[in-house]
Amino acid sequence: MALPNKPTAELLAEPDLSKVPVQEFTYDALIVGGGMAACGAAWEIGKWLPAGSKACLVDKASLERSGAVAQGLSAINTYIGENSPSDYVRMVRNDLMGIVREDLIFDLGRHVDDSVHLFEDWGLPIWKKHGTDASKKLRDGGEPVRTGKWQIMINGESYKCIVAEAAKAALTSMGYDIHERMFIVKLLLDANKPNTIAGAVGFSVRENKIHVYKAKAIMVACGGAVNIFRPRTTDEGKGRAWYPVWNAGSTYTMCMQVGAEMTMMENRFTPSRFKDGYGPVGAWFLLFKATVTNGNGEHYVKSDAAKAELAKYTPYGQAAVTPTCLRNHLMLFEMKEGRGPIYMDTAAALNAFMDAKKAEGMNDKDLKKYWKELESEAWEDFLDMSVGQAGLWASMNIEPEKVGSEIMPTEPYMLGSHSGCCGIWVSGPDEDWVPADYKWGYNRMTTVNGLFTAGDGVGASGHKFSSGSHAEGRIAAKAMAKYIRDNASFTPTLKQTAEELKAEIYKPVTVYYENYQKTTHEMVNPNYIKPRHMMERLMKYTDEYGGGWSPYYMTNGKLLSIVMHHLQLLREDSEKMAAGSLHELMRGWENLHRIWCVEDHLRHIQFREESRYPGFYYRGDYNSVSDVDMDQGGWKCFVNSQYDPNTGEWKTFKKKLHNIIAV
Ligand code: SFD
Ligand code: AMP
Repeated sequence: MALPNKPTAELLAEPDLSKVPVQEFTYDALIVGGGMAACGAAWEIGKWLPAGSKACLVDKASLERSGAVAQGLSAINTYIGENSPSDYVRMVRNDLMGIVREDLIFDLGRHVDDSVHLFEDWGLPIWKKHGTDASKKLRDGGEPVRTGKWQIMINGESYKCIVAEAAKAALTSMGYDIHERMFIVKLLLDANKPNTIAGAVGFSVRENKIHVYKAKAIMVACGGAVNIFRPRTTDEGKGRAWYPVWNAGSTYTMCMQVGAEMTMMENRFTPSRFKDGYGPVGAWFLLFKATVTNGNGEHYVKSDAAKAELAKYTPYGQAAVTPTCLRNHLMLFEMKEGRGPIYMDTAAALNAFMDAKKAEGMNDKDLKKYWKELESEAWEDFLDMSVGQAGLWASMNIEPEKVGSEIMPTEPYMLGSHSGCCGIWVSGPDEDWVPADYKWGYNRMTTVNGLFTAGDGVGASGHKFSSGSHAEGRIAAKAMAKYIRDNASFTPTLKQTAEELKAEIYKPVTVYYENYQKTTHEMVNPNYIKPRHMMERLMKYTDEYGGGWSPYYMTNGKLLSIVMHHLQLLREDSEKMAAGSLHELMRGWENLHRIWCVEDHLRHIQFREESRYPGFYYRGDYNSVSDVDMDQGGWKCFVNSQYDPNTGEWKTFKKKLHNIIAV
């Protein structure tokens, strides 16, 4: 019998693993992941690879609805338009508390708009300014509805479908392959050439089969890491998270396991969201100009106490736009002072728009029409990208024009494309203005030869969002093609045989079937650990010791040493990981990816003796930000880490920061 996709009654017969086929593939370029960055790479790669090349995109899900944009989005958060790439660098640098790769951000800023123009060509509806020609495209001078300086509004429920369709068409038109529902478990180094990527291995989450890939170059863009900290949701609500639950840190783990240098892994994103539904706040703040109040109805951000808090984080606290982490910090400050909960004052915001129209003398009939437009915009913001929040509002009888809604910092996430910047240390563009230690030939290549990344994978360069991730995928694909051309004679050779790899990947299945009959309930067994239990252990440790939401994101050196010990034990126990179905097999490997990346996250927090992102996390024993250069012993520098796949040892170290764009 084959291994079932989901646990079933027929499952109680041992599957015959010798019947699980292993298929081997050889490509020039392999794209791992199918999200925004991977779709960008798919769109671009065929233009640059030599004729006759072979390429493949592998996604654990179905391209049409995979990754962070699966549910759709209501805004594109990076569109440079009338702004300059240098200003974009300034904004990102300030929001991420000074420590960023300015070369990567500038490079992204000068390319991102082209991706947005393509989205519009492919059919994505982009809101145009009232009173302007709505049919005029952005590339022809059409004027978008700006929410903030960088963001534009879209009708984006089908955003991912549109982008995926173009990516698929580009790949198939070149005769390249697309493998969906194939979970990549690990990358493989070359048997002969040191520090050089040679392949990857994964299993189908729908059928019993293993794929072993050989490739000259690989781009890994599997998104960020979700469910690494205990979520605020409980029980069946746990299926809901802010970032996509199916992104389990595979990008970071798989690249670090083959020795890629990581950067700023201490950074995390703790988003403030509408409570329980995780609805986005950006459009409310920027488009509707809403303000937040504490439980007493006070606009606390303008208070003297808030100003004093921000003064602790000079110069970032004094910027025209307060950095995202410091906005959280002020919110947490109010809550800890006993003045919670925090409300988004939706009623005041919507009524201010109505009052303004009344003051302009708008008649009752037009006012009614205007109100309908406002109301639908408010709901559409949720319906386009966070439909659960709309459901929550409806079920709670929330009328946003009458009552405010609670907002709350959520559990932490790891990502490099949104308002966070953890990730992999990559080469910048090979241009004369880029410092020598920021570039090693191929743009967006990691420190492993032939291994590229983009989107959430690239560290120290946040605020790319959906459009920037797509553009970065394109940048990486072009560089990857150059690498392939330059290394045309390289023949990737794997260290392990296909059968050895299969045995390793299906080991949790073997463990399960050897033991499940030894107890009366298959969930409780001294001989193995189920994925669900692994995840709960992980979340308990990271939350309580690693600065999750329950201790208000606070940790310290002692707590970190405890969680590191627990994670080591959990990693040891993962050898006994058990899977009774394909779904569980995926869950098991996802958990292992989570453990590795969150362990590196905590290792970085342990190393950096300051609290660089107050509001995202705090170290109680070093609760301040030091803007002193590393040459003077300070922390105005990157923290990087590297795992040695030969010795199994880690090193964590400071890395020099260069300011390229003037203040
Ligand atoms: O409201 C494997 N994002 C927003 N971007 C915007 O431009 N505007 C917004 O409005 C945004 N907001 C937002 C956003 C995301 C989410 C979830 C919400 C709200 C609720 C951010 C962007 O979506 C994000 O920056 C990009 O999508 C990042 O792109 P990328 O390519 O780095 O990641 P991905 O799209 O999630 O894709 C990951 C892919 O990897 C696959 N995968 N495949 C094989 N093997 C494995 N082991 C794999 N593990 C994962 C996935 O299936 C997927 O295809 S708002 O908050 O501001
Ligand atoms: P969010 O919905 O929080 O993900 O935000 C969407 C976009 O709006 C991102 O580009 C954020 O940086 C930006 N943003 C959100 N809230 C604010 C705010 N209060 N001030 C300035 N920018 C914001």
